[in-house]
Amino acid sequence: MAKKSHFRFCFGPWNISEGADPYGPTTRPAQSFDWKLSALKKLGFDAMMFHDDDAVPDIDSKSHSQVLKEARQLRRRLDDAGVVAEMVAPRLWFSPNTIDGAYTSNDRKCRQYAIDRSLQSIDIARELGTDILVLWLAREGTYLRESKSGLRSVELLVEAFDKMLAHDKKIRLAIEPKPNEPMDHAYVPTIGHVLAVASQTRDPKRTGALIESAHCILAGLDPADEIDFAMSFGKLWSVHLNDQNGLKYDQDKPFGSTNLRSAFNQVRVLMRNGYGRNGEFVCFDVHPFRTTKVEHWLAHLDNSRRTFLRLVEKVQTFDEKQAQRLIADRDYQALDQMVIEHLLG
Ligand code: XUL
Ligand code: MN
Repeated sequence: MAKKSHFRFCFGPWNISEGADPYGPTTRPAQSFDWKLSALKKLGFDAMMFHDDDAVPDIDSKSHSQVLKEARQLRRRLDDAGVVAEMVAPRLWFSPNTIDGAYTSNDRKCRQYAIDRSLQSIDIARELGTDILVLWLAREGTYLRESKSGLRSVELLVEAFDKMLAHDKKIRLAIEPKPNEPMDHAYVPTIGHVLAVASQTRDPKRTGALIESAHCILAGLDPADEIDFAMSFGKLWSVHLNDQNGLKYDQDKPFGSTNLRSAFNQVRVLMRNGYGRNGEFVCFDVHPFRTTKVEHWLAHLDNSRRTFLRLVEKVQTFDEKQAQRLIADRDYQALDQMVIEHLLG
């Protein structure tokens, strides 16, 4: 019998998506925010993550005071539902101002837009009661390398992070690295890059990381190793667990869908390092397959959580003593088979 797990779970409104891809339109009608919030509760999740314009729709057409008023209204709806806001993330990849990047745009006015929008996101986070600002650096990179200077781009990123850290003494920046898509090459592709940039900011203690499984796989790296690396610096403040079938477009498959053993190892390192003990949430950045019918619309979220909890049991029942004996004997062939049979069993 599995011991009760301490983990708390989270997803974002965009994870109940409508099925559009670059080659075709939506396959499911859009659902209201209230429907998504009640779905989250029904599935037994505890928190929701927000882009700034998930929290306040049409954000660019509204005044700062109107944005904050709507954020406060959202906070009341979340409080009534007993749901926590896990993070806020400025969506810096949709606007005409972020076509050539946000903080690293070649246009000074566009860089200022990105910073203003990020500072406003911090104000929204404060209203929603979270101290985490997630920064997925979507367009901070290039389609062709000759168009920007990598060194200057790092300076611009550090300057932007410094302004955010100065804006609010409590906010923590959780940078979500990804090596490509939409860009050919991104400037902060891995956790190592995140921590290196964090060390240059005015407050490295408040600059850390969010790891997404699929993004690690796209970088050719093992998500469990990336988790271990970030946690060895005390820098893992959120995770986006999902799965990815090799070096393709970003797939955001259900957790464990492609590689169950990798998912087991991710859960194992999270447990071994005490993830969640300081209030961190397990977030799933997963999408339904385009083929999904409306009546099965939430299954990818429910299934990701089920798989995670089954793997918690698998970690708890893994024979660590036997594993240690095999390691001492350098019998990695037997260790390999032991893991396989444990997962099959
Ligand atoms: C993009 C991605 C985003 C971030 C939040 O690949 O993962 O959804 O998680 O902005
Ligand atoms: Mn993500």
